Amino acid sequence: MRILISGIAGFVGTHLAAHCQSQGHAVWGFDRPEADFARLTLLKGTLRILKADLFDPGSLEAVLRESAPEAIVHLAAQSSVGASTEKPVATWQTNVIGALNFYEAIRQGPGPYPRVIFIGSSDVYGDVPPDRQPIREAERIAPTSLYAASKAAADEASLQYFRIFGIPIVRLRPANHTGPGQPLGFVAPDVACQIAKAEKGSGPREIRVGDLAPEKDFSDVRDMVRAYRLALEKGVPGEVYNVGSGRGVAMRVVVETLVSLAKVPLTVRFDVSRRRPGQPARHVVDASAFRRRTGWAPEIPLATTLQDVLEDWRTRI
Ligand code: A2R
Repeated sequence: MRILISGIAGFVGTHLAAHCQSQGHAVWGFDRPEADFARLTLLKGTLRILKADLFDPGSLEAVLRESAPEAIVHLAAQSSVGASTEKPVATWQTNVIGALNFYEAIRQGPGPYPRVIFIGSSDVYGDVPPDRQPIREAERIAPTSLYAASKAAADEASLQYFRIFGIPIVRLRPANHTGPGQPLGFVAPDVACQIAKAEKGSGPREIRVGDLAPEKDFSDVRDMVRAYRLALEKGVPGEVYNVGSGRGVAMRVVVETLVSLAKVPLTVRFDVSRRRPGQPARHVVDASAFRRRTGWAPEIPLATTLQDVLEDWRTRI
């Protein structure tokens, strides 16, 4: 299949490109000109990378014309909850208007329409009471961040582009995912970076962390991109699927596992400035509908994922 990935230079895009190549697909991708394309150059095999911006309709039309995709995975987004609080308008422009601009370019193109996977977020459910977890797709949408609200809006718009224009869009709501290549601003890379610096002697032997009580549903990014590829092959257009492990892991376990892998003794200190107020105490999704449809199941144990995140930071520091 000819697959086009938007936001290909990002954390997930790089893994998805490698995975789709390994499955024998022809991979095309685009990102905006100022994105960091360095990690993509490490991939073996032929990748066709184009430069385009979600706010430049002409560039989107050119990408679609040149790549003539049979399938599209839409990853390009402002993906940080923290940045969405600092830049709400830019976040909504990218995540909502950017997605609409992309769908408009697809709509103007020649038929048949390519199949599209819209990557949303399980954050759209917000703070769900424990008796309604693991969270199912029928749960009400009640975001608690500007990021999640923007993903909820784009998710709804994606459904309308399927209903009204017949673009075969499958919506996914992935839970947390981490792995090598993830930038700072997320718990595993933040802790792994501090450990790598302490091991090098370029940082304190004290790890600063935020609130470690919340339980989250963590998957390895490499399992997640396999889910996205399966969604392309087997997802039903118009449907929405949660994707996640179905297991809650306290952030404390993530931190303790990483610290146990350190080559120097470390202490862990709570840093109030790293606390994210309003985080749900528990956030675990029910991905059984997706599993039934595609046969997907996560394969990589969390300990392996965290080991790989730490190794990644050891080479980066
Ligand atoms: O912000 P940059 O320069 O790093 O570029 C990001 C790109 N992007 C855009 N591409 C084209 N036109 C735009 N206006 C535009 N704005 C942003 O999307 C980046 O290369 C990519 C997103 O990658 P990350 O920020 O690394 O996100 P990640 O973790 O790969 O997440 C992929 C998807 C997102 O939709 C998340 O919201 C979802 O998975 O969880």
